[in-house]
Amino acid sequence: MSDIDVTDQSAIADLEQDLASAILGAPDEAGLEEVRIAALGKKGSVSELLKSLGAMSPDERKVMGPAINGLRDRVAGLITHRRSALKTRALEARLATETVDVTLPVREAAAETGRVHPIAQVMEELTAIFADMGFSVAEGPDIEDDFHNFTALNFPPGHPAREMHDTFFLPPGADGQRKVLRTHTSPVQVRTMQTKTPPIRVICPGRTYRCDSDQTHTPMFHQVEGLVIDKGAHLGHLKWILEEFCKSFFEVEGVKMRFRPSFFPFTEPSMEVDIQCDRSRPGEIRFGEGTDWLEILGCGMVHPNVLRNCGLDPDEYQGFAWGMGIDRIAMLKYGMSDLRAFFEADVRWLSHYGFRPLDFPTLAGGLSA
Ligand code: 2NL
Repeated sequence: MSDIDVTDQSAIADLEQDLASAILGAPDEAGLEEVRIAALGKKGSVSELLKSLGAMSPDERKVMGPAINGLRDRVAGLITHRRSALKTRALEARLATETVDVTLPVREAAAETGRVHPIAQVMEELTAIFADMGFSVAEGPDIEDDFHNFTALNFPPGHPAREMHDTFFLPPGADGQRKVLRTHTSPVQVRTMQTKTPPIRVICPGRTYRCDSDQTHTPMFHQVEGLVIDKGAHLGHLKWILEEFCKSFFEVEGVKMRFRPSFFPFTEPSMEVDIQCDRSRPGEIRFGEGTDWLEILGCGMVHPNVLRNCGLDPDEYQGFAWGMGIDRIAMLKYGMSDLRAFFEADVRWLSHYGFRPLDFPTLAGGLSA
């Protein structure tokens, strides 16, 4: 053995001593990892020693090889041991500080906490009732042209009835035409008459827009309109449909209805409909009983000009239509007093007035069960 060997061997022992105390002194896993990299990493002290074997004579290597490899194995062993000790200690510390509060309520699934907006609920209810009578649902664009929103519906150009609607106009397009935000859902029915052959039975629920805003009006609101076109369709059918609808929707056995003469450009004759109610109890309104009346919709026989404008022959076909405000009937049925709250997206309001998403309205299951 040469002197160099002895020196090197004691240097190895010194290094092992230093590394052992660094490993045992590492406060946590991150600190231990630093020590590991400084010893066994690519440029670590032990790795450098291993690299130096290559430059040694075979005799030297015979002695130093096992010494350095032994060092590496013992250091790696110490690190593994220390790491598992630190892991155990960290877990014990967590267990000592963290507690499980078994009195906390169970966290509900999204389908349990989410709520269906009353307008969406009422749309589902309406659809279920009219679907049961053989109606399908038609939809159309919110941005309409003048023809579908006004002209086809027998509002002549410059007619004052156009002003009644407080229309939102879009800037003129390349053709100079100003599109509008539809002021009612009637353009959907116009499109249906243009594309379908009678008999037609559709309802058109959806968003509508008028430049109007106060306690009972919002610039965006919802309507549902219904349309029946058939050779023998008459007001008797309309009255039956509306009566069945009111009984189902307000969930009462019977309800008196009052048809008053009115005017709409698109129907002739035109009527407004009131339903029987009782308002003698403060803050409460009951349908199907009492001696008060409440207006809920407008209706009439489709005007022959409208049929013609939509490509139907008024001598062959006739029909009736009605329209009502969804927001309003939702408020009446579910007792909300402020329309504006509908569109404020306040989750506290929604969690109070909203509906559970999996409780689907059906006629058999009870609409609002
Ligand atoms: C109301 C009155 C109504 C209609 C809407 C209609 C549609 C076509 C042809 C004829 Cl395509 N009529 N719809 C008819 C009468 C009244 O709505 O007060 N709505 C809130």
